[in-house]
Amino acid sequence: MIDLYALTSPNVQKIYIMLEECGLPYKEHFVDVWKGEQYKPEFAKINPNNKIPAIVDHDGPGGKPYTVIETRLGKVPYLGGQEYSIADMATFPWTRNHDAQGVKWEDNPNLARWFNAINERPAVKAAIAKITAIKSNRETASDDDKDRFFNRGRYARA
Ligand SMILES: N[C@@H](CCC(=O)N[C@@H](CS)C(=O)NCC(=O)O)C(=O)O
Repeated sequence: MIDLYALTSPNVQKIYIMLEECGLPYKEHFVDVWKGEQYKPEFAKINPNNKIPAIVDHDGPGGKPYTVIETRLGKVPYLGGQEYSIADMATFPWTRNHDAQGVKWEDNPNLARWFNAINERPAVKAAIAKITAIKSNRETASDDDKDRFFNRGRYARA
């Protein structure tokens, strides 16, 4: 069973539509972002980014959540199927810091194969080289800068 953390916005609607299209059973949990419920500690455990939509699939392989990509890439070379597509481009950047997410290549051989294939693409190499050359203050951001970025502290909107 999937737990869906939701309310009514377009970002949430796309997940409702996906779940209905797939015919998957799911249980709704309403997180009232207008009342700040996304900042409650119990929801932060589900999505540390404090945003909806979020889903938890308790029926992942072996009873463990989260191996969706590894399983998919065990069946097809790319996320969309046989061809490289926008789905791979959209997902690849989030897998570049897999270590920080506790995702080990030795436990995810299909993901590792896919990552290396995309990482070696000339266009991806060119894009990453350009991005790496951009001077960003991300690494030196102060706590106040981070509060502004995340709308926290004195920047939290009433
Ligand atoms: N990229 C995310 C964005 C999610 C998002 O921005 N969610 C909004 C509601 S539409 C939210 O939870 N906002 C609460 C907040 O930022 O505090 C997605 O598409 O799901």
